[in-house]
Amino acid sequence: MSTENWGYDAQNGPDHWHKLYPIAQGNFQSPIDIKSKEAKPDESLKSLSINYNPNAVKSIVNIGHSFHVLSEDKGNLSVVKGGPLKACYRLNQFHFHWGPTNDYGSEHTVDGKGYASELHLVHWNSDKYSSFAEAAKNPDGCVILTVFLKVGNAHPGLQKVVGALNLIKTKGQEADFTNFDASTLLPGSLDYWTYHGSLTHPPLYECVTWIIFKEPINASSEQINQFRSLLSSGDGEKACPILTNHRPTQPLKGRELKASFH
Ligand code: 3UG
Ligand code: ZN
Repeated sequence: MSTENWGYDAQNGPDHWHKLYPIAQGNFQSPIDIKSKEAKPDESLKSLSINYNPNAVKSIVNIGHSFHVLSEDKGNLSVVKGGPLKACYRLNQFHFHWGPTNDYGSEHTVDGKGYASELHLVHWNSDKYSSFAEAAKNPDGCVILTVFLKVGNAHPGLQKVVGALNLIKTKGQEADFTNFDASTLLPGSLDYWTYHGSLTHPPLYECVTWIIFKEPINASSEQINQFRSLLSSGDGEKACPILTNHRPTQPLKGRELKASFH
């Protein structure tokens, strides 16, 4: 395995990452199993303020092990603040994690149970740092808003994303994707759990305030199936679908998990 070809296969997957990224065995790794009875309700946790501007969304890109929907890197068009946060965090991109079937593809689990898929809305501390790359090297650098997807009715907001996947079948492809309201992907209730952790794949930096919404959103099995139609192979190479891209849960190691609700 080289730094460029970590992945989710038997020969380069999560069990191998520590050899090149020793932080994989650190004290603040993600994802975790959320043991709901061990979460401490915190009365002092304020409600979240999430402001997303559809004009901030720019493009959609196949990065080989997943796809990212990219948001404008300049200005504070799309931000999250409040809740446990001491700064304003700017949206950088959002993406999903999935598995070989819709039975289990989420990264975090709740009381040992996974969901079909998991959405990560990735933000960086634009009050304190000047780029996402710089922010990610600091413990207060990033905030990831997390939404679970369960199989149910088709989701109209998600359909706009899924409908663009045919434009980015192969690794490295990028297409315009604009005028999308990312807040359509949030659940009705903003009740959340929060803890300090890491990026869930290399470089695995321990830079993330995780904010995990308790309430999942629905997505149809057809919509989630479309994630697996993306290819990790490049144009003209033998087609290799992205079947899985979720890391198993990591030890909590004494960290506290707080709930915004009781
Ligand atoms: C992420 C996540 C990232 C990463 C990662 F941007 F959003 S996740 O949301 N799944 O925790 C990155 F590793 F795991 N990075 C940030 C990709 C390479 C550049 C630095
Ligand atoms: Zn992620």
